[in-house]
Amino acid sequence: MSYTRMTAAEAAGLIKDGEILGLSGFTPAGSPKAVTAALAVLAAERHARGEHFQVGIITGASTGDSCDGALARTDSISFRAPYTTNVDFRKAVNSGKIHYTDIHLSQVAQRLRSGFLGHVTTAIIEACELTEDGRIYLTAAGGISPTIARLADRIIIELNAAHSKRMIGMHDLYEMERPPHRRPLPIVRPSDRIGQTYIQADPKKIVGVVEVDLPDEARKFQAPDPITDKIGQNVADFLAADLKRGIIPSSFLPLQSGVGNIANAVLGALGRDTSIPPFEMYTEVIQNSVIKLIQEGRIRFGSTCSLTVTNDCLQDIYENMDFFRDKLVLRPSEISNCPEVVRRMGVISMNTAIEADIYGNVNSTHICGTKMMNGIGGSGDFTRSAYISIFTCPSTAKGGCISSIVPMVSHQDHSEHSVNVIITEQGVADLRGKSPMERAKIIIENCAHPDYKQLLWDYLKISTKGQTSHCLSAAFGMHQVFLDKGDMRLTEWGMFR
Ligand code: 0RQ
Repeated sequence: MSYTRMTAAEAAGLIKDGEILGLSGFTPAGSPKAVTAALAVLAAERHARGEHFQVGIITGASTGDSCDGALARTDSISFRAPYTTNVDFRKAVNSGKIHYTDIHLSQVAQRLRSGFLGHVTTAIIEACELTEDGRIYLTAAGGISPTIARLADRIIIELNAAHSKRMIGMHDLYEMERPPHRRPLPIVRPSDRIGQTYIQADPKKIVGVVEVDLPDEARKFQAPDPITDKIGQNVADFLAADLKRGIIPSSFLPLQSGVGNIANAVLGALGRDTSIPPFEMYTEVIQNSVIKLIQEGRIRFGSTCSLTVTNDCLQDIYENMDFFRDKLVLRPSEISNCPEVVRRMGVISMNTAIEADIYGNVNSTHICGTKMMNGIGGSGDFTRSAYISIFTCPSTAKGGCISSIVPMVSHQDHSEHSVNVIITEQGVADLRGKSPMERAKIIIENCAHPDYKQLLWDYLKISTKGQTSHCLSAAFGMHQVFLDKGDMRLTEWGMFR
């Protein structure tokens, strides 16, 4: 069958007010760019005419500015799940304009299949190749594409020439069965393949093909600095010690790593540390540092949901695909992040915290308990099922005015029951097998910044003794002082008692 070729504006014109859109991609990698940008223009025109126009959006993870940014700026998103990194989108969420549902990324496809998130009417999928019989070959991410292609009433394809057709074959696409009696996923090592290299869609559902040549809207990483380098070295030293003690098998275990500047720097440091043998990754996002380590032979294989790399790095991969072909696989997010597989393989998870408390609870999402940052992403998928779960963060934020170690987290994403290790540039708190009060001592002593240690010890002194000692009236005192005076160091516990 031959598909209708159309412009992005024509494709956007097919979308009606109130629709739920399902988008390909996971982070800006593999996300559609042209149709969502055209939709924002169209929405602004409709709003100017006094018409209502908003859509719901469900994706694999975050998107690029031409989706979350453009649509948020034109007030065109009614609700959205599950993850974002866009500043304008974040502002709209925190001012109450967008209903944002922050979901574990592994669960998005299942929740769609189960009908928890409504019915996806239009799927917009970026592809590097499309065949007449409905085979869709994805670009730099797996995301939720197999599920939205099947569930949606109609599909719009963005055929993007900026992605090489050499991507064909890199995906392993498999959609989970519905419960009950779902069969186990037969993945026992990161390189195991269980699915197809393409999505088989019903060609009759493909209502339009938009040809584009648009690179992924990848964010640039900040270069590692002495603090992120020290955090990375602390992670490497910790893992090397566990390897030496035999806690980690001599062949090592697959690693998962979150996104962002810190995660990128941590992996760089791990790669440099030759006391750790070449390792594999079972992760959701592969950033630039991993590609470099694959080239250097330090990483043997990477299973991921997306290649969230800068465009020069992606072009480098395309040009050297013969080298990378047997060293990478791209999966849908429900498989890349699958807790069943993570537990089976003994994945070591490494994610970044916004703040951790003295008992080991972690906040990954909310600034001062109220403002959404990005979302939980896949951090929960991996942390809860990991062989060893690690959280890293600098000991302070905003020039030292905020301590990342606080008496009680202002929002909780990961609990003391799931968090094994906290690492800052100050040191390592190994919480395994420790009671809450033992944990408090280790976290304050090893991870807190010297400017905040005494303040945290003093908090324990004013706390009511218990399995987990707290002074409830003062538990958020440091946060309140930051909100009132702009610097947590000005906290005086007396004012809260
Ligand atoms: O603010 O942007 O204004 O400078 O948070 O922090 O230090 O640049 O670190 O890029 O690694 O992001 C937790 C947000 C860290 C990220 C988070 C401010 C800080 C800075 C960014 P500025 P850095 P990173 C994989 C797994 C949750 C989801 C997850 C994240 C900005 O890693 O979203 O792990 N993780 N998913 O100043 C106030 C604090 C702060 C703070 C940091 N305590 N209070 N501001 N910041 N700590 C991803 C996927 O699943 C796709």
